[in-house]
Amino acid sequence: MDSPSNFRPRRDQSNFSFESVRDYFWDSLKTLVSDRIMPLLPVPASASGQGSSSASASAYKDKAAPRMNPSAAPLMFLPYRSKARAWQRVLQLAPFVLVLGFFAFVFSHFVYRSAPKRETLNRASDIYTEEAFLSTYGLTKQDLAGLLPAPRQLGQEKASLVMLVRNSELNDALKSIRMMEDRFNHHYRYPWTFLNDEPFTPEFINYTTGMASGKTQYGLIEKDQWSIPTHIDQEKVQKNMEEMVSKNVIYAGSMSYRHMCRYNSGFFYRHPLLAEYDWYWRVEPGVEYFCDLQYDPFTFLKDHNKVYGFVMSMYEYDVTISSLWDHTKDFIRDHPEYLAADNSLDFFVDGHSPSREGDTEIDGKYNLCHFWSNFEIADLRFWRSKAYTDYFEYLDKQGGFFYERWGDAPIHSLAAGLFLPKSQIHHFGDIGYRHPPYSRCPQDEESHTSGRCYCSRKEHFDDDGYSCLPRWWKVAGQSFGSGIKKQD
Ligand SMILES: Nc1nc2c(ncn2[C@@H]2O[C@H](COP(=O)(O)OP(=O)(O)O)[C@@H](O)[C@H]2O)c(=O)[nH]1
Ligand SMILES: [Mg+2]
Repeated sequence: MDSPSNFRPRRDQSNFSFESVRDYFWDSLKTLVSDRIMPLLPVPASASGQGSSSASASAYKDKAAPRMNPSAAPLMFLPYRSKARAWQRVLQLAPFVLVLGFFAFVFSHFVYRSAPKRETLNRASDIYTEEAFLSTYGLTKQDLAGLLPAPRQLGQEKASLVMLVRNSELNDALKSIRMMEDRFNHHYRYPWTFLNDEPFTPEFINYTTGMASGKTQYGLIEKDQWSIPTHIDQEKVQKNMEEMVSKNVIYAGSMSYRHMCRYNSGFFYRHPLLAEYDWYWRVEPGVEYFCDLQYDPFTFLKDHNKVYGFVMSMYEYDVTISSLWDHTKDFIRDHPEYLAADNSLDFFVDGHSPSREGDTEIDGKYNLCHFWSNFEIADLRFWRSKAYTDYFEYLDKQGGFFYERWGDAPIHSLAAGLFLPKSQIHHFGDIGYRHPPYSRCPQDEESHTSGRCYCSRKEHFDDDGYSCLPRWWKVAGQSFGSGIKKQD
């Protein structure tokens, strides 16, 4: 019988149990440690050459550091008896280390590549920091507007998007801004200039600033630019208004509409907030831009020596401008120097020719055609020129903004059409646009598809009976994106 001291567990197939397996592994582990691992450990000097297992055991209990063979000193961290043995083991392990290292590298590479980019993380943390800051201190973005750096403009021109708007039109304004940003301005971050005859509310400022990609600025209109001048006979104004109302003329009874038309005709471009700009794009609340604009129209106009850009053209209500043409003729008689050769007189007067060098008068009957000014991309310097300043002052003295209901659209159109050669006026046929109740859509395949337009090419005001664009095409030629109706 085995004595307890030399007892060894045996693998007994017939008597297989948990205890037997456990004892088997425990015994194997002890054998491995004593036979295989212990001999690899450095041999303490006290034990070298004297080699008794009890001496060796007591040396391990000794707290003093083991003294090594001096030749093995550089490898003392390795549990090998000699340098050669250690190097042998290093060479054996090297391939495994290399293979493992390779996989670790590949793994970390893919993990790194799928990680968010540093700028994204920075931006996310900026947004978080800004929002957390604002909510902690109960501030709005506008409170910080003066403190935070203004968004960096990416477009190359001295240009601003301009909106004359009331606080009550906030939702329609946001709709226009959102669309303008999506379709164009997020690439360029041109600034937005908002103008109002009343102070903008914090709510208006906060929402519009939040929607704009560029910097925003808010201007209050001077009182004398939005009130009836002293030379105007108010009784006559009242009488004429009532007469126009009785004829159901649109906006006939609205004094604020008259102020708006006068302001857009003669003052917006003089607002101090616009002083630093050369170009503007007029945007109205509640309009739609149907297509991506894949170039900068300010740069386009500048590079092609253009001054005024439009999309739609139509007839004006006769009764609202009944004396405008006669006053314009008188003005030209006084200032023939402003009449441009090769102008657009043939667009305004059917059968007429453009003015020629040396002409001193204009004649004929005005056909009421004008560029629809709720969309304008133009050069502010033209409105600031001596020619236009004199024209506006002359018209303002006649009082037609109040006695009649002169709109800024025919006034801008007549000035651009008479003081500029036709080649400096551009029709943006590749821009899809809606200002209720009319819309137009680029007709050519390229503008429509590459611009990702959502308008139907059948809804096309351009050749509507009320549109003046066919006349423009006749005298100026068709622009890219214009054309007759096509089926979708
Ligand atoms: N601040 C301000 N803006 C106005 C006023 N009336 C009109 N507007 C703006 O002037 C532009 C033209 O007015 P709108 O009502 O659209 O005229 P419509 O396009 O001729 O029908 C729009 O941008 C309006 O927001 C007003 O009384 N105050
Ligand atoms: Mg409008």
